[in-house]
Amino acid sequence: MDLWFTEYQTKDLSIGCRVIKTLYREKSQYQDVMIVETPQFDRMLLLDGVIQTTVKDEFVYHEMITHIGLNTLKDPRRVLVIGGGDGGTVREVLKHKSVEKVTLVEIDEKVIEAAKMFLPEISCGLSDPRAEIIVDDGIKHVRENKNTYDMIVVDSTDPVGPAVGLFGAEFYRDVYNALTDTGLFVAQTESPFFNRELIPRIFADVSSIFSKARLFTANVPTYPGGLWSFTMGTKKYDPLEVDTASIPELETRYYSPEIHRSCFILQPFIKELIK
Ligand code: AG3
Repeated sequence: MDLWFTEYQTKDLSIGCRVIKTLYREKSQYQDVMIVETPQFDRMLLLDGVIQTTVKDEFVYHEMITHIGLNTLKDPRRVLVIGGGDGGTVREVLKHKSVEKVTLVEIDEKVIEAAKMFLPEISCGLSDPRAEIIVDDGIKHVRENKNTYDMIVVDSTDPVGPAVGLFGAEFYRDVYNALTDTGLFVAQTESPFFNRELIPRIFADVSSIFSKARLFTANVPTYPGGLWSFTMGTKKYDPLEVDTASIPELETRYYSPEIHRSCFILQPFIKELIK
């Protein structure tokens, strides 16, 4: 008998994957945490039935949410990751030699537990001596830590439930204050096809708080529409002014110096969202 998992990506659209078996399932205080094995994408992490990351395509999202920002800065030392309990973003941050410490603030310890048990290739960075893991609310953490981080990554779930606050102007103001004076932040900001109200709202909020906002995209096959957006707010350095010839060599499969440029070239229907 075939077993299929269905995620409703919108009210009227679904993605289905054949499932070989369920490896982990726990109802945490916040959500239903699940890891399933699939033939198409290998193991995948689901939170409340929504695909967060898969062994096969995680590199796209984790490389792009990390390297664009870190390669825009000069010698970033301290990095904060909010959410991201699977560890993929931490693993990518650790590829940068200048980084002395990466702090992960994840609200749900079950996500960390599940990833450590069943997604070792994604969570491997969590046991690095430069990684600090805090189980807490990221909103509270940025409010309580001022002028501390060179880069903040908001590696959140969709804007529902506990993640709603991570998409608001008040939070972006606290992020601004938690950054050092040349700092920047990058957040995952959903689908340019399906979130056509959210993206302009975020872009306007970030532009009003930071000296510059930038939007870039990447192709993530398991996310709604396959094309995903990221928003950066920066106090000083512009990712478009980086001399791509001097980007240090990194072991990556999606990000590259060329992609550092091209990901900011927006299709007219996306450009329209932020004009
Ligand atoms: N964060 C989830 C991005 C949003 C996915 N949304 C969706 N599939 N509807 C990814 C966490 C990976 N560290």
